[in-house]
Amino acid sequence: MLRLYHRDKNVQRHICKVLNMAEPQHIPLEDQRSYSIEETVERSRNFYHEIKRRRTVRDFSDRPIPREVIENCILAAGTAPNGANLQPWHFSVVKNPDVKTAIRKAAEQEEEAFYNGKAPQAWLDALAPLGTDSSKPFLEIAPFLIVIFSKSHEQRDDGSTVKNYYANESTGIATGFLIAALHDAGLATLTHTPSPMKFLNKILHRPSHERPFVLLVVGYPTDDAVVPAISKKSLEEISDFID
Ligand code: IYR
Repeated sequence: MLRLYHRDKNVQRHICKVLNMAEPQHIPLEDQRSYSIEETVERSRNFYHEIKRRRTVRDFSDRPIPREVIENCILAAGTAPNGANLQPWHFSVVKNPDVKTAIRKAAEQEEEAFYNGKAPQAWLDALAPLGTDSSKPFLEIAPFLIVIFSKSHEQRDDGSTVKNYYANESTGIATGFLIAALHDAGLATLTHTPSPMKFLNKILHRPSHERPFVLLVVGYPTDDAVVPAISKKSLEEISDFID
């Protein structure tokens, strides 16, 4: 069988030539850290205890955040593993109050339809412990909204398109990185998904082939913020080990 990637540089060069492929360039892996067993265990435990502090917040203050914090967190998100390294995402960052107002109006319109008829009763029952409703004041209060778009393909200026692979999975992973990075910086987030979200393309001037993936509300919680009293599944419930 013909291997597409080969350790032997000459064989690799030959394969690429025959298949008319770009030659992959490899460099030594230098940035990977290595810890002692004890440190590895401790770090994994510490990370779990840190990330489990993250709570989805709906009571946001208007306390400002330096733009660089958002930029660094988006750069962190952009390092996420993704299909063929095509990086099929776009992050639209909204600070402008008028744009936030437009987003709030459109989102609340969708949510009103959702809560007053569109959503099946079972869905409303599942949401009941969260205490959510169609009112979304945080969309105007929080200092930043980040709308993450997933790109099924790239659109070239000449009108031709190039397909992206695993666009939604990749964007989901990048969103996870972004949320973790924002949490690490001491910020609170809310993953908001008014459905449908197509209005975001119009307001944010994004092309129609970009799919709004999630609207992330970013800021500091108010001093008296409350969160629902909910718990997470146990390790046994979410995993099994095949030894
Ligand atoms: N988009 C609505 C409903 C909602 C849906 C799910 I799934 C949630 O986890 C939370 C809310 C809203 O934002 O209120």
